Amino acid sequence: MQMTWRWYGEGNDSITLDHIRQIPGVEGIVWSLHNKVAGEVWEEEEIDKVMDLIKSKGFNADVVESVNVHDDIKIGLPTRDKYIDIYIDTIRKLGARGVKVICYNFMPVFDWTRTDLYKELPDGSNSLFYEKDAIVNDPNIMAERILKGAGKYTMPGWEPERIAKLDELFKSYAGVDEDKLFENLKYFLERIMPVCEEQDVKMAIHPDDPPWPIFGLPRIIRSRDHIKRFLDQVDNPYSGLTLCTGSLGPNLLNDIPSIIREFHDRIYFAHIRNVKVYENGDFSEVSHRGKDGNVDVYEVLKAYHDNGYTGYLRPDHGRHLWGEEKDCRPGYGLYDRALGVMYMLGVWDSLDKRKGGH
Ligand SMILES: [Mn+2]
Repeated sequence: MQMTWRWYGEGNDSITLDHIRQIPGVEGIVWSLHNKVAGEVWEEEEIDKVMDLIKSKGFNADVVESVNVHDDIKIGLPTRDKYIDIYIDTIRKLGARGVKVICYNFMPVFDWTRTDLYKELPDGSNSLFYEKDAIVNDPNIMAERILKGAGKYTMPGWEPERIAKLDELFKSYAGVDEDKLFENLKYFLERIMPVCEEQDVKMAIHPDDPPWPIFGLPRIIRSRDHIKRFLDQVDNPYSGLTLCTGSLGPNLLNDIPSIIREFHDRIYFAHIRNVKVYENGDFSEVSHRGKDGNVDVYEVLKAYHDNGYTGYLRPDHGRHLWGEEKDCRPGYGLYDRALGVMYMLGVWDSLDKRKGGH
C-alpha cells in the first residue's frame, strides 16, 4: 500500500506541500489541473509544472484525480468522439510522464452531493452532511447552497459555469437511464483502453456519492452488483476501481470489506473515509476511527492487507478541526486527514507485524 494525499495545487489549497511532508508515511500527492473543465486540453507545460513541483518535495505524482469526463460522453451525443479524442491526448501526456492511475467518475450532472458543508458534530468540530429530505427539492436550490457554502474555492463538479446551465443539462439527460449510462461508459472505455495499455495507465472509476439516484438521474457505480456489471462489461485490467468507502458507506447494505475482497485485483486506488448514518437516512462524515461511524475501517484495511494490496490509498474527506474551516476546502482540511493517515498507518503496521509473526 502506498499512502497518498489529495492536494489542489499551489494557491488553490490552504495546505502546502511542506505541511504534507511532515505527515509520516505520505509517499505520493494526488493531483490534477483543477482549473480545467471537462473536455479541455491539458497542455504539457502545465502538467510538467505541477509534477515537477510535487517531485521536488520528494513525493511521487503517480495518481491524478480527476480527469473529468465531458457530459456529452456520458449522454452519448455525437460530439462525444471529439471529447474522447481529447481525453486520449491527456492519457498519452500523463502516461509519458509516468502517471500510473487516473481517477474519474461517471456521475451525471453532479459530482458528490451534500446539503451542508459545515454541519456541527457533538464534539464541536464540523463536517460535510447529507440531509435526505433536503434533496427532493429543485436541484437549482441545491446548487446555490453548494456555491454559497464553498466560499472562495470552486468545488469540483459544481463549477459556476456548469451550474448556470443546469436546466439545459438536465434536459439533455432526459433519455439516459441506467442501461444507457452503462452503454455510454462502455463505449468510452473501449475507445480509451488501447491507449491505456500502450501507456500503462490504469483507469479507476470513483463510485457515486451518495450511492443512490438523485434528482431522477441514474447512478450506476453504487453497489456490489453495479460494480460487478461495470467490471464485467469491459473486462480489461486497465479498467478498474477507485474504491471509496465514504461513497459506498451511506448505504448500509453495502458490505464494503466483502466488496474489497471480491474485487481487490481491480482496485487501483483506495479512498478511506468513515460516515455516520442516522436512523432517518441522513449522514455525517466523521473521523477515520472505526468506532465513530458505520464504516469498519479496521476490516476495510484488513481486507486490503490480507490480499497484499500494493496500490494507492488516501484519506478521503475529513472533519474541519480547530477553526480551520475558515480557510480550507470543505472536507479537505489538514488536521483530521492527518489524524486519519496516522490511524490507518497504525492499523496497517500492526497488521504487518502480525503477518510477520512478531
Ligand atoms: Mn472518494
